[in-house]
Amino acid sequence: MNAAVSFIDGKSPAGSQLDNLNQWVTEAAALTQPDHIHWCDGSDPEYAALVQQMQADGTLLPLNPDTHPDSWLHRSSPSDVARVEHLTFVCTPERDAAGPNNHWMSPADGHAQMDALFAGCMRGRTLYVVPYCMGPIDSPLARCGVEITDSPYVVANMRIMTRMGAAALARIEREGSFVKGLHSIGELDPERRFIMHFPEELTIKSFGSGYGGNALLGKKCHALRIASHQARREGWLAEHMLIVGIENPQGEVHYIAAAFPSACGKTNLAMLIPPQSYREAGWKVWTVGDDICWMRPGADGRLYAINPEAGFFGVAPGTSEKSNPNALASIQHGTIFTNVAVTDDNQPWWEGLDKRVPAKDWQGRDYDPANGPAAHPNSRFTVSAKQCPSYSPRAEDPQGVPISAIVFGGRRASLVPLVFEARDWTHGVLVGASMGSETTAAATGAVGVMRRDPMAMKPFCGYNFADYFAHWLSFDQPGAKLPKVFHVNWFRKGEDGQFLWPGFGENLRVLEWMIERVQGRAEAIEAPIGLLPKPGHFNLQGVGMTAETLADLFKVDPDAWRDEFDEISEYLRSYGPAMPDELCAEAQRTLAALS
Ligand code: GTP
Ligand code: SPV
Ligand code: MN
Repeated sequence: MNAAVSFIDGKSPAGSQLDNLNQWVTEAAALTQPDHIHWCDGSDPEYAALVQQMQADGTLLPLNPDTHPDSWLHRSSPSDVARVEHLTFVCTPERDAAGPNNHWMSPADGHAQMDALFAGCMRGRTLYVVPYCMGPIDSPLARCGVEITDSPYVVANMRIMTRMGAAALARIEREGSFVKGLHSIGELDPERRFIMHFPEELTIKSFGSGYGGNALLGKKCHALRIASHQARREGWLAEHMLIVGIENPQGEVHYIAAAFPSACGKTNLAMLIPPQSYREAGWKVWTVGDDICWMRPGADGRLYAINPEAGFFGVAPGTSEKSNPNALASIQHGTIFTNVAVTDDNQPWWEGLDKRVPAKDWQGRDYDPANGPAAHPNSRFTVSAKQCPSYSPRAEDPQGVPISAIVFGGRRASLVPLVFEARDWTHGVLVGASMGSETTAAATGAVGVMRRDPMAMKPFCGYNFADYFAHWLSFDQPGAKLPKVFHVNWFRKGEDGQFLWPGFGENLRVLEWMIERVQGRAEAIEAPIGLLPKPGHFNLQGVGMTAETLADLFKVDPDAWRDEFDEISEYLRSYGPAMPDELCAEAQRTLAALS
């Protein structure tokens, strides 16, 4: 059967606005040679049929239907459990456009390499056409894409993570433009695995992995790497940020966008439950998004943000009734779990959940502590955002929410205090640009190694960081009402190796200080690296922290910071003349203040 000449199952949609899409699907089918083509409509029966098929072939294992209805476990290939940054490329005509922050290949070489992998790869398989919309379907800030994939697991995840199906296709038909993503799991061979981006062509090609960020192309590939390009061109920002609304006892809601690197606390902060005293006083927290934020200046000069996603692809380990009750409540039904362990009564389990002992580990082996953690450290849940008890009613607002504060943060065992505020926008951009963080299990490679991860975008910025920082600086325009910028570190440790700050719900205290700074109510003291909370202006009531621990938590060591800023200056200079002078000058200002 020749899939190139006819749509075998499911008819191709009519309408001349879709010629472009139909032609691309025809070409992809000619290249990959699937047995069947299925156009996804995103309906419930379609999802049910996909799940049933995956259950029949073992791709999905049913979990305990009494405790976790409509929930499944997927065990991935053990060599396919995280993003692969060393195999991720940005293919621009000029190497400089991708910058030293990306792996680069010319578009011609990139296409040739990928097309050789795709040739005939879908024989015996079904090609799924997955139209999706990133952002509320009627939002002017939203953008559409179409993913072609041979993985029903990817289709099911895309349905949870995006607005997928008929409505997205209708918008594509109206607009005529969309991001093209071609994906195949291939043989899941790490030696034949690449994720390539062609920003000028709004195209993604991903081969050989079924894992989240490598395979759900709407997420990091489209909503960050490709979108960051579009954003630069069109005057907006595509960021690796959560969006959370904080409602104070007066009923005012301030929205905060926060960039932390992968597995550094975005989902947790986005779903925070206030400490009891705050709850009693009337504080509430509203989740808008947990991973990606698109924002642009509104008519009033403020930045307005949408969450382009419709679901959460969250880290399972560490999620518990104590750390993140909202996440736990969200994943009691209708959830796909990937690479978690199971208990003897077939409930999903991971380290940090509770004291039970699992029966099977993430690879399906009888649990043996000698084999390492029962759940993979990067095991995940996929769930609709609508299932989150704190899901904000404003999350579906097509105009987005106004942002009061932008927060940068990393995982730093030493040096960096709990919170500080940037002096102004330019300093704020420097604070973001000079972020460092210890690596985590969200990407393959060593864990716990400190690296520069500007704005948590090191793996995700689809163009040269020097140009990206210039783009950030460009928002400081007359009439702009930009958010205040802060830096946080939940992960500073004491000499005993323990975290100094309790974190999680208690982080609301830090957000409260930020909001009061925005309102001009709380005071700060000037330090060379920025503004620190003035004692008495930061609520520590009920935390039970000794004065000594508190001093360690907020300590700014000028000698150590001088070393840090020498390194930061060198890092910025390594980008060459394209690095904005303004940013280097700002780093010099801090360095001078430290001397
Ligand atoms: P990605 O989905 O990979 O982008 O990760 P994320 O930034 O959403 O990270 P997430 O919220 O899932 O947290 C990752 C890990 O950090 C989990 O093991 C959490 O338990 C831990 N964590 C989150 N917040 C805190 C905190 O305030 N303090 C401490 N000590 N750990 C935290
Ligand atoms: C991350 O690694 O930052 C994630 C998970 O949010 S993934 O979708 O794989 O990128
Ligand atoms: Mn992420």
